[in-house]
Amino acid sequence: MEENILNQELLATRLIEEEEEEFHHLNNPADGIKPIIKKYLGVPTHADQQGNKFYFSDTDAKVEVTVVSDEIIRVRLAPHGVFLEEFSYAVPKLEQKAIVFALHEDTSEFRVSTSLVTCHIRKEDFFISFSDSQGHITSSDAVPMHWEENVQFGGYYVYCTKTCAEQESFFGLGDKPTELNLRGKRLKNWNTDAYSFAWNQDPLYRSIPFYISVNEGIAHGIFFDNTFKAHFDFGAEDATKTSFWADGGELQYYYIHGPHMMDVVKSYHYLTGTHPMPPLWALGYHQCRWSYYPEAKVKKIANGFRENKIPCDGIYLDIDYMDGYRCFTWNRKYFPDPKKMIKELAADGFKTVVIIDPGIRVDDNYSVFKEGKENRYFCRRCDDYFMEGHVWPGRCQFPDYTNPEVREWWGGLFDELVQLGVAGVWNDMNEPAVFGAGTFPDDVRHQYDGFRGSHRKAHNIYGMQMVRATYEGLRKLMKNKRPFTITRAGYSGVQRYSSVWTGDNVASWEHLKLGNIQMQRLSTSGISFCGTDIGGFSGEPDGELFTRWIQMGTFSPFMRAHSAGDTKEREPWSFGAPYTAINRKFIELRYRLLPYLYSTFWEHHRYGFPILRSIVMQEQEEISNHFRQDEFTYGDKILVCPVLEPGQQARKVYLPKGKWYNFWTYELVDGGKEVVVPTPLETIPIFVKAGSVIPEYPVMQYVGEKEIEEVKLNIYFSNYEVNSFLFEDYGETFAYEQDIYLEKKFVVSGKSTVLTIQQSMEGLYTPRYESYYFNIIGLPFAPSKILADGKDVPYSIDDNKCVEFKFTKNFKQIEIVK
Ligand code: MIG
Repeated sequence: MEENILNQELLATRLIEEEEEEFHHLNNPADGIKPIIKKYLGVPTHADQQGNKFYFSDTDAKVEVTVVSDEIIRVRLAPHGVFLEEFSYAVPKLEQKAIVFALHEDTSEFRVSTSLVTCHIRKEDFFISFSDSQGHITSSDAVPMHWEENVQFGGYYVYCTKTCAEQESFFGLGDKPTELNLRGKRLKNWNTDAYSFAWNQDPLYRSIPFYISVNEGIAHGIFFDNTFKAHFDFGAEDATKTSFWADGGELQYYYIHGPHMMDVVKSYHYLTGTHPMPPLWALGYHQCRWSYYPEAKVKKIANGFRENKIPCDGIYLDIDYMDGYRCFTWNRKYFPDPKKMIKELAADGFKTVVIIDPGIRVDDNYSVFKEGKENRYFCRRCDDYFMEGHVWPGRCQFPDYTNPEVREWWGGLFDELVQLGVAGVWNDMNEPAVFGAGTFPDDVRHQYDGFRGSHRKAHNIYGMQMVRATYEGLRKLMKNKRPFTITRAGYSGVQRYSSVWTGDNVASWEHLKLGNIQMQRLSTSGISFCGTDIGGFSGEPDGELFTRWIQMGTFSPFMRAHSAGDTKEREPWSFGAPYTAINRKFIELRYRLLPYLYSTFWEHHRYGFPILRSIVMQEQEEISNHFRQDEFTYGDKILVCPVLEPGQQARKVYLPKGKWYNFWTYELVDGGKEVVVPTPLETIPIFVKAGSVIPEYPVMQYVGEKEIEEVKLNIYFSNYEVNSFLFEDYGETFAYEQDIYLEKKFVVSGKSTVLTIQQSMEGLYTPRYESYYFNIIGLPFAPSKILADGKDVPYSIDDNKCVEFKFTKNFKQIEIVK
């Protein structure tokens, strides 16, 4: 029909032309070319199988369905039957798990099935849908996959539209500064330097094209692995449709089955990787500012921490440490002897982290520029001009980090910094940001690991490849030591190379709220090691806001205070009483809980669990939980609800089902409901799941300040069985990759007359401390004796009725008997 109308229109134009001109080419071949319109898949005629790949064609376009694992099926579209070469920065190696799968055909559809998922390809219209093993349709096309040719650049705009159910909710997508549930929103992925961003501003610094849908209690994920500018619509334009599309590249997505959100996140980690174990010190408190200089100022800040007895591990040098903002140089006026300074800071327990930007000053007397120029490492425009733009150093050129040779070179440039003793590198401005223009023009060319592309294709992965080059370089240079890296820009998989912070936020209560959501969302989107600029980058927090932010930051996987240069002093003691003492108490709490956070990090690294978990991730079957965004758990044992309003003396907190202990009062509370918790400035609501074993270190001013002589085990009584884990290793080497670590499992089970704690261990590491100090909380009876591996041990009972005793770290079983 549509074609007929078009032909008639063409005919009409031709007739008019004929009337106007006396002469024309009767056989002009261009007359037959149709105008560009959206094209849809036709009808699939047949199916071909090649190993774990299945091909369906409408005689022109082709669709490939790849079975990756029981849970994961990938779909690709080739508009004219030719697929792009397989390459992905997000999924470096697509490993197919050995599983059983099969193709079936009947009169209405083709079906590719694993034991958990079936992908249906409907014969009538090429609709693709997915169902689980109980036959629930979880995802279904609303129109066939479609595309539109791009005349200017070549290739296609590619589109996928699925149905959106009435009560379907959506989560994920990285750092979007909006409500946790993305239902009703339209969002875009295009890495952007967004100074002082606002609620609902889009896009920001990162592109994570991965979302999770929850409908009728069942979760599935879609990972649209396409690096071009990409768009998502979650029932915004049409409440019955969910769409994702991109300005180029391939329509390629992974369908990831749940049924739980946690399963989806774990499978997404299986595809894109997890964060390597950070050095333990990186989980401590970090102090940053734009900028601490000269050296005397840095020292003064460092001393301030030790004098105020506020723990701190990381201190940052922002762009002013450089000579005219030239990367890999020092301003010798401010820092005459960086090696000596870094050494002295290290002796006082501070690790120095320095910033690095991608812009390299055009300056023939500057070795980094000269090397890059001679080796043709800088990005060029389509007509071969260099990509030049202004950033901090002035006129700059930019390394093409998508070229493996450039990454190798960049990584090596850190040699001197590492020799000076620098422990971590902060990668900024890598969206990439350019003053005035915002970013690179579309026509900049990139090597793209041999797969070539314009900036349209490379923009969203540029920053990730920069921090990858940084991380891989540091890893080589630091030998067996774990490097610490942090980045502003990123794409799916950036977690394999770096932690992230949420960029230039604002000192406001609204941003405290936003930060809470952003961290949960990042954690759901593969990026667990994340944090906000505590206190807000621009603007002035008052003491209350700063303290509430420190309290939330205590439970951010990455904890750093940072502020712009035009703001007032912003250290944890800057606001005086009563704030300093409260800030200290919370930063100390951070250090007490380090072994718990470190073990949670191991669960992330090794098993693909996120560190922060939103309430919906724990109880997705309950619709009201799809809209909870204040409270979250930190690991799986501690629930936290930051205070997000000024002057708030009490607030509502939802506790998931089960029994919870108030962390401060030890009061036992039933979950599955909201409770009201007092929130004077000194505290925020923190609850511990009954049955947990929470390991605790003594407070230290920095990691490694003292030898740990004893680890405290806080054991919360429960009348059901609960497992807890403790991970221990050297904390700063890669020995864990050779299995030199210890994974301890504690099983706690309580009855009315006895509480049993069992310990089992796996691994080759031996911690240096000898004993545990047990603190038993919530015991519902007075003990008559404590048997540890069959021996009677002495104990005491404190004012909170907690039972305390000491025993060897190698214990197998402890019984506390009524
Ligand atoms: O154009 O290096 O987000 O954390 O302090 C601003 C100076 C550049 C932006 C970063 C911010 C950093 C600042 N940078």
